[in-house]
Amino acid sequence: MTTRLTFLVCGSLTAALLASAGCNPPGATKSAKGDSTSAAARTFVAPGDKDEYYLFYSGGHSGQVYVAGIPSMRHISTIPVFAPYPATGYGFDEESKKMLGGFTWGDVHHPGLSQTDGKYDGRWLFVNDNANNRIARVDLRDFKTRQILGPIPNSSGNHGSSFVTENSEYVLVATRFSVPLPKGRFAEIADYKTEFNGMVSGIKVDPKSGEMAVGWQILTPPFNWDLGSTGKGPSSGWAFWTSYNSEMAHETLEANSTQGERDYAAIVNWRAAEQAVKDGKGTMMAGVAILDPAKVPGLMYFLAVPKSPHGIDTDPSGRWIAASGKLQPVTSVFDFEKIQKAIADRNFEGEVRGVPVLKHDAVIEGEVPVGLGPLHTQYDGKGNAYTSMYVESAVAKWSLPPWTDAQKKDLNTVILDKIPVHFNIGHLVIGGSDTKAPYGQYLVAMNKLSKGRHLGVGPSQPESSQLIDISGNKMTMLYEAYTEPEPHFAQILKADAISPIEVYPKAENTNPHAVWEATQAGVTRSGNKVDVKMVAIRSRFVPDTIEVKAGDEVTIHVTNVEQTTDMIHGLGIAEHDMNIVVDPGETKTMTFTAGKAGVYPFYCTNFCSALHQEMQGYLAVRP
Ligand code: RUQ
Ligand code: CUA
Repeated sequence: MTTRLTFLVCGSLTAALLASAGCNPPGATKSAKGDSTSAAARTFVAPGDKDEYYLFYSGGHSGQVYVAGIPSMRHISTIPVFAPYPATGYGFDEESKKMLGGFTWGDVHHPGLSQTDGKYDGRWLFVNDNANNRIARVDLRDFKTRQILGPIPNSSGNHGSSFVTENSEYVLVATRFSVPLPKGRFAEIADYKTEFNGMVSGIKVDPKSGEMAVGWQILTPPFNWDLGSTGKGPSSGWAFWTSYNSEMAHETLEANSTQGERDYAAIVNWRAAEQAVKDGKGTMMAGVAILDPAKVPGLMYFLAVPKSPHGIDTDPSGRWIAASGKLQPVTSVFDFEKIQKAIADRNFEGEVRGVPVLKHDAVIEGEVPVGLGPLHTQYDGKGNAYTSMYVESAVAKWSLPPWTDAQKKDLNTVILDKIPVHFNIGHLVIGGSDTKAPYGQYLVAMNKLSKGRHLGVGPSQPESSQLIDISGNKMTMLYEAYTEPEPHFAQILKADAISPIEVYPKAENTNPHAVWEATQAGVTRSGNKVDVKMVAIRSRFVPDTIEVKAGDEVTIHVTNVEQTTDMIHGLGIAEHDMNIVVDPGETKTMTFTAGKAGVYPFYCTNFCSALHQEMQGYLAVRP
């Protein structure tokens, strides 16, 4: 009923997708005051108490990852990843500057937590940069970005990641955009179909250190790979991506890439890829072993999925794979057991560039009529799936197969509940949905629009994230929080799964430039290079006057000798565009060229004590 009504209100589905900002579902209420007392009680975390879960959510084109608590939805931390962030001095000290590699922005989409045996192990969070083809690792010991890999060779538009395999062997990534390869080669855009390629890459993760390196790559036709997920259980060793633009159009994609009734999903045997490279079946391109799926049978299969699919999500058992065609109101459920059988029986309906296309009818379990504009599906581990619907602004809860014959006859009957969200949901997240053991208590709906639900802030509006209780039969809306653009996807982690450190232990500081006593601090010069070893302690810098000459290359190593949690010192230098922030027990280095002659104040940028204001000094630059 809701589906039909919305359909009528919105005109056509495509029109609705395009103009969906103006199309809210009937029954979308402005507030939920009726239930507000019990909802408030369920999200209330008393001052001094702690949340039960972490929510790590993408900061989109801010290049950052935000951390909030669930159920309070309070923002706790911002982890800068792909962009400089003066608040923590990220991108100003030498180490993080080097990691950023000269880029000043990135586009974070899909955080992925590390796993051991198909469960979150609380070690790392991987995030992708869609814009500059990078992938980063955040260490959950200290919530700091520790590695940025990329730009990934032979790969453009790192959107289809970060999908972590069951034992964090790999973070799997696929390209949204196709380009002539290797990167840097010119080809006419008109020759898109023949000269451009996409790529699926296996980013190998060192099991001890988490250090990432490109393991192998699989060359693909120039489809636009979209979302993906990794297998487990029966689908262990496999990974799945949807695509749009199987038409291989290169202009006016909005129309030209939506011609076909179906687009291809890729089904990739990543263990076979690993083996094929070991067996020497790869060809080197830009330093990476590239596999051609036409020449390595068993590596990759295609599967036609209706109507420009977006999300593709493997359920906790690893058997069911839900893919949503955003231009049609159903989610297709595929059975991995049938996929295996179709592969064994060579039950194909053709091939594309040497890649077999699995017979759709042989592997589909059913099409669940969830509603309009379905995007992503998450699982609660109790046999239920939850699909976000962008056009309908709602989340549908439905039951996974196996279905009874009666249910199969009318899959409307597997839809258990629907809840409106505000508005135009993209991703949704349930803690552990991509693992064998989802938490199944909360769902966060990450909505693209929030119009009219908050105080006016001018034309640029925040996004909204809504917390929904999924512990009962019916979903209950609990809370609404506002976020910076743009929380694409998120991960939820049980708070007790990690215990982040509070200071960097002095004993672990191996930085050769660290100084722990005021007597060791000082300034040395060699030629026009000036080297400063500085101690920061409440509430002074030693030394607090530094004399240099205009044009000198100045390097300052600051050690924050505190061993007390939260005792952070910053070092900002006036008119030098420099600010680093040093955590307790940490040593950081800044390098800059001394500016014009003059005397420039520097000061501690983090309020650290009653005498924080006094924590200042001078950089004297002689002519
Ligand atoms: S996408 S709203 Cu970048 Cu994850 Cu689906
Ligand atoms: Cu140190 Cu303020």
